[in-house]
Amino acid sequence: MEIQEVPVSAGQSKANPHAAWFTQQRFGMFVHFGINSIPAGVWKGVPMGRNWYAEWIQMQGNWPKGIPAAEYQALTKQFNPVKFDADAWVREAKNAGMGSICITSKHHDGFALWPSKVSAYNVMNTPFKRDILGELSNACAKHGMKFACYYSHWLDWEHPGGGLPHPDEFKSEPRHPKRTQEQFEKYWQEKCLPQVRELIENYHPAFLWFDTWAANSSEWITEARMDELIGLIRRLDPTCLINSRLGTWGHSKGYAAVDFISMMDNHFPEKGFDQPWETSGTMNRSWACHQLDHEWHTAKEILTFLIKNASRGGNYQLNVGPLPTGELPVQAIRRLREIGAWWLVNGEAVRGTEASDLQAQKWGFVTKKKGGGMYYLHVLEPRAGAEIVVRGLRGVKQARVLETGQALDVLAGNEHAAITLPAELRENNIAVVAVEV
Ligand code: H79
Repeated sequence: MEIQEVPVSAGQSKANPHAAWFTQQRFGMFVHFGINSIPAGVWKGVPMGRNWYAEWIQMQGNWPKGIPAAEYQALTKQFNPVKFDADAWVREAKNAGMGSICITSKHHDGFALWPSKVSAYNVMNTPFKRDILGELSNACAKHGMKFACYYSHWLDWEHPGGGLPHPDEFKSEPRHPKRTQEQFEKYWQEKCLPQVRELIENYHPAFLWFDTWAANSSEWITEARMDELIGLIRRLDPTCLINSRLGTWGHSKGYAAVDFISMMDNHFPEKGFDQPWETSGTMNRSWACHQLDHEWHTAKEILTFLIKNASRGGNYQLNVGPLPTGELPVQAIRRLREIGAWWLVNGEAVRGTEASDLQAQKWGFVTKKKGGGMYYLHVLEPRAGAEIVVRGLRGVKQARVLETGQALDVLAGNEHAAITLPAELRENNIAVVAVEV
């Protein structure tokens, strides 16, 4: 299931000019929410099998058989997240330093979070009857936050032609029949394309986050279908960005067919790319709310992922899985606020940076202000009075602790600079030193 890294061929434009905001912002929020948030990883008292991806419960609940479609789809009768407050989500994201929110408009189960005219399997046919995408996109506009949509274009477990997981992998009973190309084409024409059109026309998402991962997806997401989908999006809104999990390993142009590269889930690469790129990752192990998943990353671990990607010129899209009530879980809120506290004094060392030639060091990561002139040293385990050797750093004019402005002693070598942290430094998080060159 490894993503093949597709080279950008010479002569093809590497960056869509409309992606400037995307590389600038560096940090965004991903939201996995839907009727799968209700069972939250447990079906009839039994935890789902195979892995922790709670949004997969239709296939992984009642493991290994899966849940009969009609029984799963009856969850719509219970969908009533009355504490959903779009403004509250946006405020938490903004406070954490994020510049965008991307929500699962339709995940693999096929259920749409907006009043879709294309399919009745949507939020208006639940007790809730509110346009979640409409409320969230309005709240984003109000707070200057970009709004974006995840859309599962390959897998769809509601439409009779939509993509299904590989039958050997998900031992459902009865076994999933293999789709024919005719069936999939019907799904493509009558659900996928018209729903993407609705999303763009109704909510003007700043980007669309499509989702395939090698496996057998290119049998269904062919180059012709990708071009049809890309063409539709470009015609409707040329500013709408498209991610590589559209299926670019099956496209002759590779990554150049789209606007930004998405890594595999929770993959933070050792090297950057010469096209905008991002990692989407989870706070615990599941994307959608999972009532038994208590393995949460600390805020400091999350910040380390963010800084690592920023040092290589990449973005980070951090996921939250709201509760069935519509509220963010307190574990997620706490981490977002801890990240926000760090961001308050150190945000400039992430937002508006570009790939740094210095990147990884023994003690942490280096980010670089866009256009140069300033490096930011992110010291992961700062100790008062410690000497930090920065390989490759030359021409230092001055160095100071970003939070306090304390000036630091710099000893210049030929191929490095040694900077001494202040004796008064008390820091239990990542310390940032700003170095002017
Ligand atoms: O929406 C989320 C997932 O439901 C969907 N994409 C993200 C954004 C997705 N479902 N399956 N996959 C992606 C394929 C990923 C499989 C793997 Fe793993 C991730 C293989 C290794 C890491 C999950 C965790 C399976 C084994 C461990």
